[in-house]
Amino acid sequence: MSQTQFTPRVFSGIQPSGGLTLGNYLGAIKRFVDMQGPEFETIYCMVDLHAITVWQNPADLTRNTRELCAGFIAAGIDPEQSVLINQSQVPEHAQLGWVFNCVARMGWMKRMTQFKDKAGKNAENASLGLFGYPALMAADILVYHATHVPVGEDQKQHLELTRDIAAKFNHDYGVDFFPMTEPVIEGAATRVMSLRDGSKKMSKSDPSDMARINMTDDADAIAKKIRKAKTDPDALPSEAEGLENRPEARNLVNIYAALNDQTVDEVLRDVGGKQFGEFKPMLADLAVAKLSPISGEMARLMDDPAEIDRILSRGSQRAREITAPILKRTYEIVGMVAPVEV
Ligand code: AQP
Repeated sequence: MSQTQFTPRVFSGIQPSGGLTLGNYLGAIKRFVDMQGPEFETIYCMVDLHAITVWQNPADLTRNTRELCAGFIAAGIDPEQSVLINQSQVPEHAQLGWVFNCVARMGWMKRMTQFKDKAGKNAENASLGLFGYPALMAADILVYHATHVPVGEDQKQHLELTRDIAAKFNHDYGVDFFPMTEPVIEGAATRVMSLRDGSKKMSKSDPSDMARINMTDDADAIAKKIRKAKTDPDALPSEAEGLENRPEARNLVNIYAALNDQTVDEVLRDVGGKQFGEFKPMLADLAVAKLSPISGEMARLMDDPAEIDRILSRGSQRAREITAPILKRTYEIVGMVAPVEV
């Protein structure tokens, strides 16, 4: 079979399941901005259908979706250049998601560590949607024939599943229709950790607000959270190897490097030998300098929610020009009878 050439296309999404965190920014949004340019078509999504796999207060979901859109734009995503959408406005995501529910195997889904983490001990009471989440995520990506997906480290397993689903679909139906999407997991902060526990991911839904930096935190809150961040008593090393077995120290250095567009070694060349008492205020100043312009712009954009809604509606129209033909062809391949003029 001849190899199909796919248009270089980037897709990625974030759940409007709470306020944006520094983890979402460094692991995802900042990378989304980097990938905007002539090399790729870029599509970025507020994945509201994923958000409801755990309970969302409806008013909060609406607000969080708009605020996430404001965050994307404030961080540098240009809604003219990139397609910005909320998932529920592009029905082909959910339609292809169903087809992929029928392609993915139970055994594959049961291995997904994010389900185990999120469902916790009470898995019997988790929603069916939470279990099926990775098949819908595969559809989000493949309904655009996306070739590249920038994500944080925690999404690696879901992207491997996306490739497994694409390969099984192509094999079962004897086609070369869905691409083998490449995960793009790069930079110094692919896994930003909790400020309170260096073994846990920084997360929107962490019950402790002190564990994360929210994109809407003001300068005082950022400085306080960094000052109180858990560390160890030793000075910073001069080389990256010195961060081994020091998860909290590594996390703060990674955050500094990612915010300042440096490598960890470059940062340590400058700060090696310093105590945290000296390094933490440097990190706080840097974080405030980088994040305050974004949070200020987010607040300005949130003053005009109608404009955000217009951006999302325009985005969904553009998105459907890509997704409708791909879904139509998928249905043909599967053998669904198509509508005719009547
Ligand atoms: N701590 C993190 N470090 C690096 N990247 C991260 N991402 C999330 N947390 C970190 C990346 O952000 C993108 C969107 O994630 P999501 O909102 O869809 O889901 P999530 O990974 O479940 O994020 P949260 O913050 O942990 O949300 P909740 O608390 O609602 O579950 C992804 O690319 C992810 O890798």
